Amino acid sequence: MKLTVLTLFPEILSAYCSASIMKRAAEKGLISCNLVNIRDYAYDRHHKCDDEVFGGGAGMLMKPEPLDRALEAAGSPGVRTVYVTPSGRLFNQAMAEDFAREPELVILCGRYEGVDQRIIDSRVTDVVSIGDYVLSSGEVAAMVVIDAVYRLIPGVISQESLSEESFAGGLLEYPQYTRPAKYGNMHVPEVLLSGNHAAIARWRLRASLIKTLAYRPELLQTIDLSGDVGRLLREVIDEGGTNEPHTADPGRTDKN
Ligand code: 6GU
Repeated sequence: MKLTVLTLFPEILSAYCSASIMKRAAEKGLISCNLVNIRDYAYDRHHKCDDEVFGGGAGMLMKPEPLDRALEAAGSPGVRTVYVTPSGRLFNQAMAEDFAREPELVILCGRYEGVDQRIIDSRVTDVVSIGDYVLSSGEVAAMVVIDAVYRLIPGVISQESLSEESFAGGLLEYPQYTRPAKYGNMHVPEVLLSGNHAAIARWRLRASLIKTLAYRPELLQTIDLSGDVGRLLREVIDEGGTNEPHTADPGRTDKN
């Protein structure tokens, strides 16, 4: 994937784009991360990128001309172009999967009060918010979107890690344990040490349901509950569910 990020502060993103998994993905040729400074496309003497809002109101808006030129140079129109802003559509895993299928992606980071609407209307394909809170910088939100997307590109991380994680089957991930099997007075759930793969799978599904029911019950409305999953869910609900899944964990301590 050819990723282009338009920002007034490329330095916020440059360390992220040249470290760790992103670095390896770039070395493998799976992704290129091009940081574009919008200010380079402001042709007046002071490289002015912002201006006051028509109609009045606090704060400044990003001017259309530099953005228009920067987006044009990045391949717009014709390239999937994501604008990150708190007033966008809520970003989720399905959108990340959709973006990950693109050969090229442009991400526009807003600053100040945002960007002139005509840029959104003419050049942006997706207006995306990462959650119901306000960040001071679109760059942080852009990093969240980039991270969620590029790890889904085939070859960046193992297929197995992707299929097991939260949201993969519409549920939150089950609790996990490593050695030692007994830590203080806390024991790893017995079934996980049993080597019985069917029993382990069933325990994990059940634990995922308990956790999803407690933390994100709305997710349960989007999954198929006709088969085994539904039956197990009804069992969990009949047992009273819990809003503190760790206290309902089928693990045990020396006290129980
Ligand atoms: Cl995409 N940008 C900013 N600045 N704040 C946000 C956001 C984006 N999503 C949620 N809050």
